[in-house]
Formats: sequence, C-alpha cells, structure tokens
Amino acid sequence: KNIKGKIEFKNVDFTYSGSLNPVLKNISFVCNPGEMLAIVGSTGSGKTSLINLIPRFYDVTSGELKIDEINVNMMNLKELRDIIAIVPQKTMLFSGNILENIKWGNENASVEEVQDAAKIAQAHEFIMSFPEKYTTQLGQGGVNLSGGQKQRISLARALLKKPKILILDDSTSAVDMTTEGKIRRGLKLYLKNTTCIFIAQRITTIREANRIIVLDNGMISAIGTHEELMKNSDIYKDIYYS
Ligand code: M5T
Ligand code: MG
Repeated sequence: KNIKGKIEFKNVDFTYSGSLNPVLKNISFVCNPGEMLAIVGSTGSGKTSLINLIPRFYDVTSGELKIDEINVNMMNLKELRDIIAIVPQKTMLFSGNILENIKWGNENASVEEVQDAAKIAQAHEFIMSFPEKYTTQLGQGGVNLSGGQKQRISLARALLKKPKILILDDSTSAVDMTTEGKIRRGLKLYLKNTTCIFIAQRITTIREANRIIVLDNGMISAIGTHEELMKNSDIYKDIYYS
C-alpha cells in the first residue's frame, strides 16, 4: 500500500485506565510525511504516553489520531504496526545472539540488510570486535552489553524493519555524543522518506529536527523550530541553557 506516513493528532486527551487525571490534554499537531519531529519536556510530562498512542499501545480517550487521514481505530492493527518501528525507552533484548536480536520481527532479512542497519545504528563496529561477531550470545552465559550498546542494537532492529514511521523514545540517551552525532547523520540519509518522531534530551540532537514540540504537564506548551522556540518558549530556553 502507498502509505505516506502523515500523522495527525486532533484534540487528543488520554487517561490511563484506573486513573482519574488525564496525562495528555488537548494534543493537536500534524507531522508531515518525511518530517523529523522532536518532543521535549521534563520527566513525567507525557512524552512516552504520547508516542505510545501512535502504534495503539493505548487508545486515545477522546479526540482523533490519524495516519494519512485515516483514523487509526479504523486501521487493521497489524497493518498499522507493520508501518511503524518504535525504539522503546527501555530496550528489550532477549537471551540469544546479536543476530537473532536484531532480526527479531524481521526474520527474513538478509545478512547484508542486517549489517546495513547495524552500521547506521553504529553497532556494526563493536559487534565485529567480539570474537563471535554477530553470533555473540547476549544475556545469561553471554556478554553483557553497555547501556549504549543495547540501545544501538535496539535501533538496528527498528531500522531493519524499514518503517514508514520511526519513533525513537530517548533511544540514544546512553550513547556518547560523538557516536550519537554519527547515528544522526546516518539516519538523516536513511530516513529520507520516513516520518520520524523522536524524544531526546540533548540539544544537539533536538535542534536538528524540522520542528519541536515542547510538552509540559501533558499539554503542548509550544511548537516550532529551534530558532522560533528560542524566541518564544521559556521552557525550551531552560532546556537549552541547562
Ligand atoms: C506521564 C504516567 C506517569 C506520569 C505520566 C508510561 C506510563 C506513564 N504513566 C502511567 O500511569 N502509566 C504508564 O504506563 O503518565 O508519564 P510518561 O509519559 O512516561 O512521561 P515522560 O515520558 O515524559 O517521562 P520521562 O521520565 O520518560 O522523561 O505521571 O506516572
Ligand atoms: Mg518517557
């Protein structure tokens, strides 16, 4: 199918079941096909809750969430999730080798495709430095990866899916800045026709986005480019100068 990857939130409220207070209030924005949109905001402001609505890990409580003008509730869940890859805030690797972990969900991928994804994720090099390379065992009885290495494996897994929509939830927080820069440059080329929503803390990462959403206490406090927000958003300026 010819999916473009436009995402639209229209007056979205969201309350976790069993909770009284909404965590997201009146969220409205459009993310255009191929756009890179960053979400920033303090801890607990609702960033993860917001992005988790896109693959329908949860359903909106009220309002509308659309992809390419279609309400996600009207879409087949498998088809919806097939076009989205999400790198969760907490990486989820399992005991098995590195190759199995990267291929998880894309079992038919070729060795070359796996290596290409790992290269963009800046994982190929450290994987090749292990004696058993891609068949290195992880978890019990295997090697213990650093937090940043786990994140890069997790990113490679998402890239292997070649999604129309890529969502990164603080996915390079444990990676050093130089490596993060390399990942960012690789992603820019790789993501030419991919819509990307990412949550990040580092200003160097954030400012590269086409647009930035500042989330505050479940509400959109400001939206714009880095330059616009430096003029208009006190919260954004605080992030910049912190
Ligand atoms: C926003 C609550 C959380 C907080 C608010 C994921 C999750 C969150 N919450 C739940 O009740 N259940 C859940 O499953 O929602 O939390 P968040 O969306 O995780 O915020 P964040 O991503 O901006 O924070 P952080 O720390 O990742 O920067 O009240 O208790
Ligand atoms: Mg979060």
